[in-house]
Amino acid sequence: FKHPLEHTWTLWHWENDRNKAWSEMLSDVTSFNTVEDFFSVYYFIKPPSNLKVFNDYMVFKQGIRPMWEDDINKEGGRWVMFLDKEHKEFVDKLWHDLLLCTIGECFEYSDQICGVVINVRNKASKISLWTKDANNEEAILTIGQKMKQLLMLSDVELQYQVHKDAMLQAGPNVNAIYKL
Ligand code: M7G
Repeated sequence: FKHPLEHTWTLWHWENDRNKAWSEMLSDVTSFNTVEDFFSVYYFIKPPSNLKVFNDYMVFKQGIRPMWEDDINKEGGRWVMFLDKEHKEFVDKLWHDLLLCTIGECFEYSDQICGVVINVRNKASKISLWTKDANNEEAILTIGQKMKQLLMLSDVELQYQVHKDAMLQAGPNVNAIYKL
């Protein structure tokens, strides 16, 4: 008997390829809905520290594509942290902890949670938690404060960015509507 999760989650992988459009670089790897199946996926794939740059993992509730354009994401945004000077082991640990908190339903307003992303980049890798409604201030702040507390991020800033702003402002300097 396996231990069921509240939701079924899908792991996606993104890898940069100059000849393709962004969404064509995304692939749906596998889905899981038990603790045991989550760990067999988690231990099978490389940790973020072993990924090449310009690779991403995304873990989203089944049925939500990990992109701004998805119906469930289009009014939403993300809590994001920029991990430029952090040790690789610390980034792996944050990714692990955020995944467990998310699939383990540690957050209030869990219906607002869409998924989690790690973007492995040259300078700052990014870890983010995507939420559904960028106008739901109470849910966003409650989730962000819990994320800070659970991941022990007293020295790491969290920024909430609205996907619609990211769509308009290509580039790294998307305005943050909240910071914690
Ligand atoms: P990124 O990979 O989130 O961050 O976005 P990076 O700047 O650290 O690499 C890089 C670019 O990928 C964006 O400017 C978009 O061109 C494209 N991109 C990223 N996301 C998350 C999306 C998305 O959800 N939809 C579309 N259409 N393009 C995206």
